[in-house]
Amino acid sequence: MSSIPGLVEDEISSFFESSPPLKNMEEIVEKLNGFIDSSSQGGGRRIVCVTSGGTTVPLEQRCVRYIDNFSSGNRGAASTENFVKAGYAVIFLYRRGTCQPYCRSLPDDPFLECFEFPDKTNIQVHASHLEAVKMAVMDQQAAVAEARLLKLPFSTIYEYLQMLRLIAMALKDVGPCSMFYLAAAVSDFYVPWNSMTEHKIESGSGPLDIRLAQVPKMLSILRTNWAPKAFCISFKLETDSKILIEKATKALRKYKVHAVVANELSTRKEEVVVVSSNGNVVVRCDPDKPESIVEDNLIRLIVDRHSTYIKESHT
Ligand code: PAZ
Repeated sequence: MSSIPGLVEDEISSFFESSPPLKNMEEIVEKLNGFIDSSSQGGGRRIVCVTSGGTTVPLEQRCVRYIDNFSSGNRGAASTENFVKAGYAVIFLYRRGTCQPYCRSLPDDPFLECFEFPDKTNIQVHASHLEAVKMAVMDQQAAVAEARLLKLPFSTIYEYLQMLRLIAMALKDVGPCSMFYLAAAVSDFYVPWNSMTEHKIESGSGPLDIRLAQVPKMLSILRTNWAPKAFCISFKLETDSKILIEKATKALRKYKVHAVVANELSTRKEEVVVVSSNGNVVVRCDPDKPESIVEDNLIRLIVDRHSTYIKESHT
């Protein structure tokens, strides 16, 4: 595989060199290595890193204001459940506060809405939420206990990219059995840490001018250097359906990922298009199954493609 241009490599290095270091890097590395070791015991289990939610771009070092990227985290959470069901160990790299696996059937504020107090010393689940709470708790606990789910939270673009790099490095030896499923909505522009004001930006002196730098495209270095043997699925979100497939096709070629999942904002829950060198496949939920979600069929297709990739890598 060809290496990435020197200029891009320089931009990437300077992004990381100037990023505020992760506060809990050692703890993350320890958790990652422990999880990968337990998942690999017995040999050959597939591991996928699912990214989910949007990254923030702080405007101040002691951050009060930030720019956000839209993503509820629903896609990542639902995909994680399906990957676990398919036998994968999942590293769920998610934005704090966004949707979590196994919580889709719970109300918005489960803690306050699901419970009741029959008397002062007892707490119980409302009958209407009993099944949903039972399934959520049991499925999540089983996934964690069987080393099928590791959850790692991020907020800023700095945290996200440093954590993605750590995960890629940790998964290097898993080779073709590893996968990156990059559903997070990652900022394209940011304020470099060195040129960011330390304290809260003052208001009252007219309009605010901010110059945003472009976030270096990390997909190329993920593919070429960090995890060249991993199966890699990226996502493309557009609001204009006319340019969606063209943009996804360009990304497929430029970053040499194995497939790009293209989706349009308003229809993303009903339909996605998997763009790859095998052609474009439209994926929808099953119309005759009311509970069906698009991720059920999407993950089935991706797992199938991953199986083919693993087989071809061994020949
Ligand atoms: O998180 P969500 O379920 O609300 O939306 C999912 C999504 C649209 C963020 C995801 O499918 C996606 O396209 N992520 C990549 C976005 C991008 O092009 O940066």
